[in-house]
Amino acid sequence: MIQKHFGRYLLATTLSASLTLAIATAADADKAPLTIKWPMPTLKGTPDDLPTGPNVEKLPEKAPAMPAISKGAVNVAKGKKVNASDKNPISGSLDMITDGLREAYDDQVVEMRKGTQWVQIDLESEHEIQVVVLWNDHRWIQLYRDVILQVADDADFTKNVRTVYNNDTDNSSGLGIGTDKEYFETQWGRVVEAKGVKARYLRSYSKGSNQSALNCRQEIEVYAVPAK
Ligand SMILES: [Ca+2]
Ligand SMILES: [Ca+2]
Repeated sequence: MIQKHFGRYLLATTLSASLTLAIATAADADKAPLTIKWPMPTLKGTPDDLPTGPNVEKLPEKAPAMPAISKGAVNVAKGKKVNASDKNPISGSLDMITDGLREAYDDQVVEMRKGTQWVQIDLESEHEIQVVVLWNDHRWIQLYRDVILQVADDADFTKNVRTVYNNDTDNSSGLGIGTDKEYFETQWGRVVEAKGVKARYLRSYSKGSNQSALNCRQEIEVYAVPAK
């Protein structure tokens, strides 16, 4: 009797394991690594005195390994409306954050004032956000400070605010202590896995760099599918 029950249990477990495997394989089949046409590297070269620190990533020598995204996921931020804490940038215009251009040229940079500043994208409806790719300013190889990415359900960021990336380890921008790394701006920007977080609004913060107090921004790409 015990033997018989055990046999059934074994069969059920095996079936369940096969089913799980089948589902996982089906999900993987619908995914493929994100491919990005990277901008050209800056022609200004690498400074000799790159800052170091326990929370600073090494300067990368090659493009990052790319996460897999759903086959239907596209850059839903492209051409979407941008808002910002600094409504009148020193140079450039806010629409340049989602215009698809992010080469290391002066005319592809929006320059905002010093202090903690944010830019925000309205995706116009709720999306399942898989990967965000962010270029602050890769005209120079520099460390941007307080790089924080948040999503929310409302434009004022009061409803269901979730943090997707935060490297503000001393909480100088006041949004909480970050545990993510500081990284050098390069042609490869920063690839952030958002793990399918659902939201309509995305906000990206910065607080100058090791080279400039100003906040210069180039592009934010949001690879997502409409939320179910
Ligand atoms: Ca741009
Ligand atoms: Ca900080």
